[in-house]
Amino acid sequence: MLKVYGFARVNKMARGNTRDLRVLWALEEMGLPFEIVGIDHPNHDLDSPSYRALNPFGQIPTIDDDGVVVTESGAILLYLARKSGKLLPHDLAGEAQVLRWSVAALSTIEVPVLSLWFVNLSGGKGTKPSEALHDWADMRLKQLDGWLANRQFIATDDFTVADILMTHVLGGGTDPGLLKPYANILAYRARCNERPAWKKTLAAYNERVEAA
Ligand SMILES: N[C@@H](CCC(=O)N[C@@H](CS)C(=O)NCC(=O)O)C(=O)O
Repeated sequence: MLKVYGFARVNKMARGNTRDLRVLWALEEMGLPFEIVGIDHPNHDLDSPSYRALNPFGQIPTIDDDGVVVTESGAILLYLARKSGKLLPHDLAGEAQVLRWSVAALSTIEVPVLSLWFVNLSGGKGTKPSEALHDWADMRLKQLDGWLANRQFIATDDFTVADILMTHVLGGGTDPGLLKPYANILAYRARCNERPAWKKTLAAYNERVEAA
């Protein structure tokens, strides 16, 4: 049985934003059976030698698919898409678009947005580095908004794993103020978050995960 290592306890700020949700959402969309291995972060489960053997960075998510261990949310989603034959076109050209936009979500968009969040959280709000990061993130979001002007989904005409990654990157981890000017992004995110598989995944997570 495919094992998903996911958080068992999550603090208020991170609830709904942890990256195990990317994997759980994809599995729900694909209809693949799995079991969750609960990880207690405050109890240092991520630092145990047995977990580090699976993921040297000591992070969530990790999957173990009957001995095939995959870490990094993007790599996991692409693996699951190949395994299930879902949320990924079967032709090379279509697949390339999904790879392209998965990488864009995790590098071009997530890097500036997450860096800004981290700097502000660490007391950097109002500083020059924070302003520079804000401008960098805003530039990329404006460009993304333009790309989404006449599109339902990010990579192809259909919903793919790239949409899960992009939607989650644009979720609670992104300062809502940054997204406010971008109607196409907000509409796109709402469209993806309306999917029954996401609603079911989030409801099950909220039911299962305890407060930290
Ligand atoms: N690049 C990784 C990032 C994973 C990551 O940042 N995971 C967070 C939870 S959402 C984590 O495990 N944080 C605990 C830590 O880094 O110690 C991915 O996309 O899977």
